[in-house]
Amino acid sequence: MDSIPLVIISGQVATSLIGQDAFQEADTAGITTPITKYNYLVRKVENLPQVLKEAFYIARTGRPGPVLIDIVTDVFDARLDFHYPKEVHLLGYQGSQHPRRADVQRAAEALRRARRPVIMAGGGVVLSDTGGELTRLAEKTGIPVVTTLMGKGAVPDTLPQHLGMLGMHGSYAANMAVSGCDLLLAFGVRFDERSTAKASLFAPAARIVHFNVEPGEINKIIPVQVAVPGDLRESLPLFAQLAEPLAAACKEQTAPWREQGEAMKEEVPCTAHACRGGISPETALKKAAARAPQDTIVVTDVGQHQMWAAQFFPTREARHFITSGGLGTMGFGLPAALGAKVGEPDKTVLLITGDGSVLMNCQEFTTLPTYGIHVKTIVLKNGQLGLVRQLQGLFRGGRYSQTELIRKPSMAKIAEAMGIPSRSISRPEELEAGLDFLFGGDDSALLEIAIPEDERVYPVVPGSKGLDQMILGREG
Ligand SMILES: Cc1ncc(C[n+]2csc(CCOP(=O)(O)OP(=O)(O)O)c2C)c(N)n1
Repeated sequence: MDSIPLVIISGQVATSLIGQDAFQEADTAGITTPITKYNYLVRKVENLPQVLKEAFYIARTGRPGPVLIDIVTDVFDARLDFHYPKEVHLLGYQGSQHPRRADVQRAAEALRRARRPVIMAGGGVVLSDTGGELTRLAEKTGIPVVTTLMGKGAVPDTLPQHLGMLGMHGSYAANMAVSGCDLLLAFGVRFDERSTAKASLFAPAARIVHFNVEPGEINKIIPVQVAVPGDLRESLPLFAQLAEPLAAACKEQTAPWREQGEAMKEEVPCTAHACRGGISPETALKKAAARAPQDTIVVTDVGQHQMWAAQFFPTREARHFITSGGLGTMGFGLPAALGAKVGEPDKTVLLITGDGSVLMNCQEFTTLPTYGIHVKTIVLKNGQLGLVRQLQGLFRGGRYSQTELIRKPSMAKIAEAMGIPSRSISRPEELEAGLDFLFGGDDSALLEIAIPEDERVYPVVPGSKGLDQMILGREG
């Protein structure tokens, strides 16, 4: 769902045992069909080179995704002269498509008439490494930018006309801009319901232009006026080239609109609920952001902490905010953080997690010292499955059910036992020293920060409402 290119190799029982309910036999290819882009069962060693070549090709091209190769044990035991094929010919699979010039021209034409345009950037911009091109386009044309959760970092959060993340927990400025725009230029998004809120109320005044590598994503959820199927690495530079002669006029004509967006951002910033007493997650994350190196790679789990990280921790570069968006799988954070550190050993990797999520894969803390991988971790400990508790509080009359982590185990003690130097804090005056400890050296460290259990993520768009019908949570 997050379009992550991944090749997974799994082991299958011996060919002679398939179909016998043999020990640990499972129809892995069958089970994974709905959750992979493609999968294989390899029964003959001669097929292995071709399958490997195809798997990596399919995982990376078009809309990227996971490909699984299930291999029977006799193939693992067999021998062959390995010749890796140079080319792939797959009937019926098109890979990445070239955009049509006429489509891009229509997109540029739409720009000419716009007075209130907005750029919406999604995970496709990050995956195609076209964030730099998009940022230059935004700067030249002056068009305000919003991103989806998966698109965070596609354009630097620090760009003045960047209005933040849109969606269920998006910023007021981003949600209002999308609701009021007359042209929405959507790049590499799939209009997930967490981004659009109620689809029929999404961007009601806008002509919508949709750039996406996967033609099947276009007109799937949001009907659009201009469809630009094709690889963003080609369509975006071409669009920028065609928009170039219009850029100066666009910047001038859209100035009042841009200023209105920037003013909304100042006037109605995202804020945590701000319970009295205790450490506010907003303060904790803003201070952590000020302390962490600017090119820190932030990885999150799933919950309130994820949304606060998206709102309060600025991302300056693509691939520097790694999160589980489409499925929102708690437990993603720690394995993803250690993977990020292996991929970028010279950068600080900071995991921001909750006490519910981190429990789900905390055994991986042993992996960090085992392989000398250094990850910094902040656990925002509310003793709750906070995001679900928040929904129960706001929309289910405060009937809290199964959302309290009753034992409230100390992750600092668990991680310490696994070889990670750890500390717990609960009072605001301990925050600075706690962050000194966390960022003091290059090695792994964990800071568990107790926060009040009633802190909430705001804004929140209630289900079945439009983006402009946010609850702002300014009641105190
Ligand atoms: C594997 C999994 N189980 C359940 C959920 C549903 N869910 C979404 S957020 C959430 C609470 C997360 O709690 P925690 O990690 O402590 O973060 P918090 O919201 O308190 O910051 C739950 C249960 C999920 N997304 N993934």
